[in-house]
Amino acid sequence: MNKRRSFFRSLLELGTGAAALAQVARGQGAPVPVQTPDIGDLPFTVDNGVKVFHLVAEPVKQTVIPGRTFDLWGFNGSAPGPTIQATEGDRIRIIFDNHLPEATGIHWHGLELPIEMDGVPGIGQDLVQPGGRFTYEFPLHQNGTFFYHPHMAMQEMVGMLGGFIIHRRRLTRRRWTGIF
Ligand SMILES: [Cu+2]
Repeated sequence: MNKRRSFFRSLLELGTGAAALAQVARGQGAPVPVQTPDIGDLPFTVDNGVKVFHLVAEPVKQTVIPGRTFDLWGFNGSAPGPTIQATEGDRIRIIFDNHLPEATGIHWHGLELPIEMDGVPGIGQDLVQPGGRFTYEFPLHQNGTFFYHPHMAMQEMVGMLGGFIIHRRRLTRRRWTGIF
């Protein structure tokens, strides 16, 4: 892109972001948009008020810098995996398929949820075997920046993690304790 145009576009984006933040600071309710460069959001459908995501653990090839492509393990074709975005108060269902050659499970880092949904094999659930499926479902009552990963050390080390953004549902001046 033309440098000058790119500069003005950046200025425009900065302006839009600042306006959104100012709106949040005033407690006017617009959620702060979150973008994860080069990593898409995990799409969802809605079933009876429940946001339904489909997460697939699988080997991926990821180009980290031009000319450097790594064999990693990730989710839905990328490592890190796609970002999950939802809103405080949502109920979510994550249909999880294991397309890896070894067993795994998904832990929702920092989320307060029933132990059987916490994704720690041997404590809250059985391992999800290769070719297996497990359906996680829980309500979100927190907001903030979280992430998901298997509770299997070597799997995390080869790329298995993804962001989990829970947007604040209702913004008030009193509760806002952010960067201002
Ligand atoms: Cu964790």
